[in-house]
Amino acid sequence: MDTVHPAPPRAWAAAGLVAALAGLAVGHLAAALTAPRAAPLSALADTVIAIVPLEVSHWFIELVGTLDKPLLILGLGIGVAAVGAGTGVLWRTRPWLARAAVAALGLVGAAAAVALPGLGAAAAGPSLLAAAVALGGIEWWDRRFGAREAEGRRRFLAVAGGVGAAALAGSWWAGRVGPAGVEADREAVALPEADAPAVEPGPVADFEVDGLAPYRTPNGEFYRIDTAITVPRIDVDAWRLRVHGMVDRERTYTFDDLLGRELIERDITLCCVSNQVGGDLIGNARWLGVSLADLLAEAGVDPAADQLVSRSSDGWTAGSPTELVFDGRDAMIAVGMNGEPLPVDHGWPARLVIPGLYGYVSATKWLTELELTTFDAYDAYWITRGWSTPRPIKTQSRIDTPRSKADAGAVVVAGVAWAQHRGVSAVELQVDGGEWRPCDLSDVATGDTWRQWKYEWDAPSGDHTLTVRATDGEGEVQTSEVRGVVPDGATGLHTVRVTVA
Ligand SMILES: Nc1nc2c(c(=O)[nH]1)N[C@H]1C(S)=C(S)[C@@H](COP(=O)(O)O)O[C@H]1N2
Ligand SMILES: [Mo]
Repeated sequence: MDTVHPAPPRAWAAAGLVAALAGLAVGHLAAALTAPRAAPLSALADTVIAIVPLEVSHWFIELVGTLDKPLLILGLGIGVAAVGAGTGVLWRTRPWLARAAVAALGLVGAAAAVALPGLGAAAAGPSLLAAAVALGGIEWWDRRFGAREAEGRRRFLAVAGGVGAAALAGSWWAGRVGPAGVEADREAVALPEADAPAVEPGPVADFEVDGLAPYRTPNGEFYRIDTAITVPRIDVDAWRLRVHGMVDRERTYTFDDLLGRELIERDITLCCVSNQVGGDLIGNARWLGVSLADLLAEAGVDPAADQLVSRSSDGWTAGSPTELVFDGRDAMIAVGMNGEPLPVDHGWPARLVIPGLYGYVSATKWLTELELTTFDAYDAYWITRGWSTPRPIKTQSRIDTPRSKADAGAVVVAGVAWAQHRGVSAVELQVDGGEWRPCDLSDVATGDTWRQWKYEWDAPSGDHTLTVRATDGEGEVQTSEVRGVVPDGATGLHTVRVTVA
């Protein structure tokens, strides 16, 4: 076995790296055609998230914000590429050890995918295929090109690189229209008219000021927060919503069952408990769906079941107080968002929306199960990770414009304020620490949405500090006490410094 390979280690490293990337790309394609969440890097990233200590993930999210997932994937991709390069070099002298290393990596990816909630043994396929392609690639290189001159080696790189690129292009296509693609299904859905349409807020729901968040957030601009590395792509024909737990009768609904029920339409503002003061993890949409209280009533809820656990197809859970679902608010299973079927990123085909609760305890996307239980018996996903059991949303207000500069003279200062379900009754603006000045408020139909505010400011030149505060529908003034997002939402007043010239 003492073959001396003429190719330098550098060339072996390049061959190993390209073979590994081609393997990843083919694995990705296989997953895109079957179960996108089983793609090697996606499954590995999910596993890292599941096993990394909480302190580490908090630290990382604080450092990079919503870039956390792309960076994790990138890091893992670089890791696999590096292992590929190392394996190439190792193959030169210890081919069996190198083969074992590639096989081991494939098995790790396969195990990670099989262990994901909602995926079965077939989820091992993409990672095993990726390892097989990488192995085959280096083997081929070893036999045919390892001994050749640079010319032949380049051919290998071109072929392997081409396979990888073609597989990636194929994955993109499969994600849109292929067997695991759901866009076509989604676009084919004709949502029925609402039986109970949303009440229009009034003539001035939107001040339409430049830079001010519109009253209704377009779907494409709606913030997205979830733990999904690859969003679940649900086959709507196979989808079922199961209601079980502490109920008189278990019930199961199809998507058509939901569409055939009485549909309500409501404007409801959704926000994330991780939103910083002045942050943009908030949006307002017109949701179409079925009343959650009606649906649960059909199952007959045990009065002792104080917690409603909603579960997503990827295993994520939220726990909401059952009491709030039945207190008359418009809690719903939403199937439409701003006149369209739910976008895949926002929970297709159905999600929960409960006005007055942060998303992590109410807004389950890719909903598959509703389980009636108790808060004593079960802690949902974020509760086991240091966040509080459900508490009311904190009253907040935000200055959208101006954010840094303005021309001297008449300046419209404007923003949004929210205290979902209690509503916003007043907003005040403070300039340079002076008295609180009342702002104009837009029209709203209910307290479940945010409310725009504006103030016409005669701005003198110089540097100024603007601060905003809201009063909720119960007369409670927003607190100035500064607190972070953990465990139940940030408090403090939003302040911007503006240079007026
Ligand atoms: N399945 C699932 N649903 C989820 C989450 C999640 O991680 N997985 N995150 C929740 C959180 S924390 C928030 S703030 C909202 C955000 O909904 P959006 O992405 O549609 O804005 O979804 C909620 N629903
Ligand atoms: Mo959230």
